[in-house]
Amino acid sequence: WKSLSLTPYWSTSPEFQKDFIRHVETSLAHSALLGVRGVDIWTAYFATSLALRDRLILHWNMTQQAHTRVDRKRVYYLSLEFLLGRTLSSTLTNLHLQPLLAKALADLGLDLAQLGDAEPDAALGNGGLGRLAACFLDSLATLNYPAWGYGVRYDYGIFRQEIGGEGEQVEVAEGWLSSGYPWEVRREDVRVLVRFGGWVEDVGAEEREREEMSKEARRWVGGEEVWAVAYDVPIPGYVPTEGNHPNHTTNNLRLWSAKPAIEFDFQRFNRGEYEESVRDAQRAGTISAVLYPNDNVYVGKELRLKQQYFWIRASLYDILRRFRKTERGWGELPRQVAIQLNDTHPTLAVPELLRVLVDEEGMAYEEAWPLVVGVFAHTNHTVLPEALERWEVGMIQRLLPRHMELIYLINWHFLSDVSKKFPDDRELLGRVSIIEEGHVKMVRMAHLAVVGSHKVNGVAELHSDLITKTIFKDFVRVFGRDRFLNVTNGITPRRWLYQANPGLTALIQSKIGTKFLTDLTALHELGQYATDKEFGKRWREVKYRNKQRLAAHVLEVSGIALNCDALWDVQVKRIHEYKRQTLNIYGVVSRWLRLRAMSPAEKRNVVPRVCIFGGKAAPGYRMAKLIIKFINAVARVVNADPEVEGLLQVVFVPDYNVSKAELIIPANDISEHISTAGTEASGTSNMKFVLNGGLIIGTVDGANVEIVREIGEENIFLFGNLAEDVEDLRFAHRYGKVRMDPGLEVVVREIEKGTFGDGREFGELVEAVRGDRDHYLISDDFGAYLHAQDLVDEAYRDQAGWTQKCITAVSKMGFFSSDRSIREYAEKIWEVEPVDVNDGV
Ligand code: 26Q
Repeated sequence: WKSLSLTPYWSTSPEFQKDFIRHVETSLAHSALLGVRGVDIWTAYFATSLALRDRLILHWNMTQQAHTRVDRKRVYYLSLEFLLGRTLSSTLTNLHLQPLLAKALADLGLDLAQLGDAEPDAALGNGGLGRLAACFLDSLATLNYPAWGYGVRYDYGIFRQEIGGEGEQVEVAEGWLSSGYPWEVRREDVRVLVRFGGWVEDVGAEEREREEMSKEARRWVGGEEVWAVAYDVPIPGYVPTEGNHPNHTTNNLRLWSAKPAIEFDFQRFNRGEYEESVRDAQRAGTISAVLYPNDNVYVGKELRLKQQYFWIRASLYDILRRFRKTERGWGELPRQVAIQLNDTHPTLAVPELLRVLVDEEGMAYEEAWPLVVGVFAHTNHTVLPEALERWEVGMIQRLLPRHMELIYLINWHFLSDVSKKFPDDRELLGRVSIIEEGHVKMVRMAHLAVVGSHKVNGVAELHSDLITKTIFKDFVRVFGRDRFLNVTNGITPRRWLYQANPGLTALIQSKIGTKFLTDLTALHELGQYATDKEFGKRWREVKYRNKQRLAAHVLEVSGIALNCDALWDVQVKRIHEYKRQTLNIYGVVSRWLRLRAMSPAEKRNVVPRVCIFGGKAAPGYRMAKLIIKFINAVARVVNADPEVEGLLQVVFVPDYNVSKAELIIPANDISEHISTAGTEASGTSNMKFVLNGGLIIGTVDGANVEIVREIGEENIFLFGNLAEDVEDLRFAHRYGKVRMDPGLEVVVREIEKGTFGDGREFGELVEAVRGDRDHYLISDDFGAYLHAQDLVDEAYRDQAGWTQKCITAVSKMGFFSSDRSIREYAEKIWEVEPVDVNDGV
């Protein structure tokens, strides 16, 4: 028997069409007797995707076979969020099938681009952290690392955002699975029982002896059980066009869905208690029902904790089952398995692995603990205090009684070590303890993650440095500097250049070929064209067409016709006070007031501007929702003002998500990354915007610092106070020593006058920039921000000069590929090596 995957597959149109029609007729039960011209877009999209999935599954099988055969160390990326976006176009990209399928479908009277637009985003995440996980999956497969992602298959991902009549955010449930999802494979046979509640029992002396269990072993019983059922999404790597030895690595993203362990209570049903008989079954399903829509803020809800354990239990069980099959001794676990904890959300994996080793495998604590630490590594994505995960001890005790015991045990061992090392520092123990003592005792998940991991990384240099000086300062003393490192984030150029920006890709390709898709540093060859007049002209034409593409969308959803000759200024990201969309919109109001005060002659000298906003607010975050409403209020006034017609437009693009990002980012001239210094861990859209031929206006924060180092100071507009000054400034605010920036005062007065609607409604916004309430230092940075914006206008006046900056910047963005990030993780943290999947055959 020879694997099907070795047979040639779709080298001609008819070969693909045959599979396509088969899926239309059989999988989807549509008649194609009269040809497929009549099938609806959705059916055509679905059949195309199923045909592609068939192929991916063959590559997937071959890959898994090879990984099993070579039996080398595997990486597991545990993340509660994977913001995959659409998969049809990325699959076509990575497999180079776009031209073949476009033609094959066109011959059937179907438009591939139109089919692609029918696909809903897989939006199983909030923002940066979730999209980072998706870029990492793409790079892991492209670089041929044997890697799996593990997550939750939420029935409802992030909500869809609509804008109501008052300019307010309206959340709509997005049932992305309701019409079926063609990219997943349900694995009926892969399921894990997950326990909640119950109690802990001693293991009898007799059994302890017989099973050779250590003195620490205990048994967790009782409570309720839920099934975790696996759904697999194949993740194909990008296959380089060069070389005659294509490596079709197709890794796996395994998502868990909750199913009741007891389907139905017949006894209750027979007693006539119909509703009660199905209630428990329904409750089980709620565990994977919905993604928590909070970004960078912690909520201590019990269901969230259940989601975390549900996913951790199933994933670890699955990982250990795979390890057991190799028949190696447990001592080899860290040599065969690396598990990355994406933020603190998967930290329960630490006590869970310990529980399995001690309670089920009979190991002593001293033997098990080094294995745990050897397996795990942890990524921190934030220093914001409101985002640090802390769970009530009582809640963990109730839901996971054995884990709570083990957390205490881990803490006891840890604190004993600390007090041996620092016998005279009593306060240190309280500061580093995993348990926070107080009125309500809490478990500090970040501390547990650091104690349970051999490496801890931040996501940009500034951020990684900051965490060793703030939240993890004491841990550097305890564990040494070596446990901490930086791995700067990156983005996949396959999605964020090739797919999102075909125009720019073609232009770049015409000069330097396609090597940059697998080695982004190859972009440096573009540098020589920075001053090439003809190249610059074509560069601007591409930008113009990308603006037209976005303008068409904005016209459709908002009825606003944008000026494509203006400078397009974009800020799209989750709405958060620390990201300071307010700084931007107050700047817009200031610009509007200045324009209105100009004479016609002065106006003729103005660089026209289009200000684009977008982003979701967490449904429970009042201030963030108010910011959206205010941006829309300003937009309404400005866009209707004849005095600034053609010179200033403001638009809020609803429902910012991955596929909107692919549309918006290529159209930017400048993008705003203006968080209060020291608050944005990295940012990743900053990288996407520059890679797509725009410049940045930004603060000295997150990855902006490394971007300026790479592309040069003359190609970026940095402004504002530095991270090291923030503490002193806040102190000064508290003691009433600062007066509001005069430019900001003018803006505030205009808002209070009621120019943008009820002055009282927006009063809360204004209050947040007064004196000691100005926690994010809007007032302190306002003058510098306006000045930087003036420099932007000045630079844009010189179109050739501007283009030169953009081309130079793109040519120096090679560092920010997620391929580079992943290689760093592989070498410095995981110690894994790529596998040639052809070895499995
Ligand atoms: C925690 C507990 C309960 C409910 C929700 C959460 C939660 C969910 C999501 C906490 C945080 C997040 C997301 C954080 C996030 O996206 N952080 C961003 O990560 C990016 C990738 O590293 C960085 O570029 C951004 O700077 C950082 O803000």
